[in-house]
Amino acid sequence: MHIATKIVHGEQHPDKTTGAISPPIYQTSTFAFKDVEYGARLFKGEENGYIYTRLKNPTIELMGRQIALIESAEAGLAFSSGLAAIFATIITCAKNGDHIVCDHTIYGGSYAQFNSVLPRLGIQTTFIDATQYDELKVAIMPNTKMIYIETPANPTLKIIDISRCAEIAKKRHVLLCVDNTFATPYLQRPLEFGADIVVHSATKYLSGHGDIIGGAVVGKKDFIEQMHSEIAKHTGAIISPFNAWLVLRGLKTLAVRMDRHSTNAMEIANFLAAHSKVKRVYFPGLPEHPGYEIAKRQMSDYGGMIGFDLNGGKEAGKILMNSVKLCTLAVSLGDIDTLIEHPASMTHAVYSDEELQNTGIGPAFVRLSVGLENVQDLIDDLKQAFEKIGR
Ligand code: LCS
Repeated sequence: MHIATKIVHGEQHPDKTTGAISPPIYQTSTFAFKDVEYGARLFKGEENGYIYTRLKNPTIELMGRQIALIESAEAGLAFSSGLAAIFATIITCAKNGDHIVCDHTIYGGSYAQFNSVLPRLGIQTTFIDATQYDELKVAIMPNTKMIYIETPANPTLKIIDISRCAEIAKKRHVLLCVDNTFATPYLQRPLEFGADIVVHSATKYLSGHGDIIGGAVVGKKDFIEQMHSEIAKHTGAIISPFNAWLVLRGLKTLAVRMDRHSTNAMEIANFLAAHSKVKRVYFPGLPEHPGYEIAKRQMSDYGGMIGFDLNGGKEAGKILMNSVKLCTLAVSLGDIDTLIEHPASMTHAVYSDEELQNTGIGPAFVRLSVGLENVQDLIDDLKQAFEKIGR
């Protein structure tokens, strides 16, 4: 089955009791037991059924299964946010005294988790540039449990070769975890390139409408079961059934949305590349992007995220972002609406000046999440905002 068909049908079948095409929302905290013995058997795990929504809920389970299906994974688990999904993943793999190797270009909130939360639990992270494969190999220590990467990475759209990282991870007996939020499984399926675990902020393209916060993890059945039974159900970062349903609803249009995000972004990237006030464009679909060849190999299209540096520095960026009318000045990404933001002072404000410099997130760097509007209208909006910058 083609991925676009899997996305529409997938795990979502008409409801067995009513035939409803749209899956029911099991908006309940608890489930009745037919008798005391049955309740006790459920708790002992001798019988399969529902007890309490923090432990298991049919709508939430369906979200995990559907994302697993389109990621080519054996199993999946839904979470209340992307950061909750990442945290549960790490805590499942690592404990006090363990170590993680992480690419240094990741979402600022993820960076804060690695850099300031995990050390409190005795889990240390070494940040490296995962495109420098020798640097990556050297960073792996006997207590390393995981290599963690984002590709394309937030916010610079850096591309990392998943197969090469997977090769290194296998050789050294560590897990490779890929944050696939920017690409989505429609454009890139890291497990097919040897990754062990994929994490998502479902807040973004998966739900697609900018109306929920959610997350997901997919991988091997044993790993997901361990994560559920040992960590997730005891830490409680559960997405609500209604939000899980909104993700399921959004997912149905993932293929058409990603096609449109990608074509709009390609056109805008070309417009920016030709603009006299733009110094550099970061978009993996441009042949001059250093990760272009790898992106072409591991992605079926280049997605809707673009970065660019302005010739006029931070001041020019401020004027541009304050002057757009159709684009909205806001963080988050992957929405229907085009969003524009300044990573150095917003999504990546937790990075030190030195880290911003190391990762190439300069003061004049602007991030654009290209939405589903008419592309000419978006270009016209950017054009009028560029005119405000002056010469
Ligand atoms: N992973 C990536 C790649 C992200 O971009 C984000 C959020 C997360 C994980 C965390 O997901 P959440 O907990 O928010 O669902 N990225 C954001 C951004 O760039 N702007 O605002 C949020």
